[in-house]
Amino acid sequence: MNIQKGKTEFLMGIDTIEQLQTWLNEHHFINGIAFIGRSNVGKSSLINSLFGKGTARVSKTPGRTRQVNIFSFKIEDNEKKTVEEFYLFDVPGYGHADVSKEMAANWQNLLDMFFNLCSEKILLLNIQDSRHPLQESDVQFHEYIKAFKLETYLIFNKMDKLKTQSERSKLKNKMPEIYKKFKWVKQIHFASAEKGDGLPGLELAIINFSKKNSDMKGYL
Ligand SMILES: Nc1nc2c(ncn2[C@@H]2O[C@H](COP(=O)(O)OP(=O)(O)OP(=O)(O)O)[C@@H](O)[C@H]2O)c(=O)[nH]1
Ligand SMILES: [Mg+2]
Repeated sequence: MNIQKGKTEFLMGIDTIEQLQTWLNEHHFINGIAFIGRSNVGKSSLINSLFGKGTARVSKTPGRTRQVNIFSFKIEDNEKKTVEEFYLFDVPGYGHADVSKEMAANWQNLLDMFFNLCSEKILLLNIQDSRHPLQESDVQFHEYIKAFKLETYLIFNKMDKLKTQSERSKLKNKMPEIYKKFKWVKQIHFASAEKGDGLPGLELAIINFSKKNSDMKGYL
């Protein structure tokens, strides 16, 4: 099975609490995947690499994704028949240093609304920067998110930027602490949206999760 590349449809970008509340109330039991992480870690780039170029907007300046962007995508079988439809969420990043207090508060409110009302069948892909493991805001985010009990995978992106052995060992040496801090996370992936490393494994993980939650369980 595959994610249908380039067939992802942009449904809407939501930037008000009221709009988000309405949308989530109308979509209680949906299957979906949410990409979330600090600003500039490459959420939109990963979405584009996995779902087809031009799906999400990639930023030059951090904090560009200011809305909860909602897409739909399909998973197809080997005969290219659609087997399942999914929602995809590109959620605004957390831990911004250089935005106004008002904007940061608005983002937090959107996040609160998102996690309080979203379907339980959403897979959370928390993207982190492989050059900066265990950032305070990432650890805090996990403290926050734990209570919602969504299935969560951790993705270390920008692996291609770890060019030297010493840069790679920095991450490797932190792994025991990472496993401990993010104990409840079900899978950890290492990827590069730019070079494609780790993406087949991530696509497979998405497909396996979707099978588990499929309404057609047992038939696939
Ligand atoms: N070298 C390298 N650069 C990357 C990778 N992924 C993303 N980038 C770059 O990092 C910058 C930010 O990427 P985005 O995908 O816009 O990041 P984002 O997390 O969506 O950012 P916000 O929407 O602002 O929260 C862009 O310049 C990307 O080209 C990667 O795997 N390797
Ligand atoms: Mg983005």
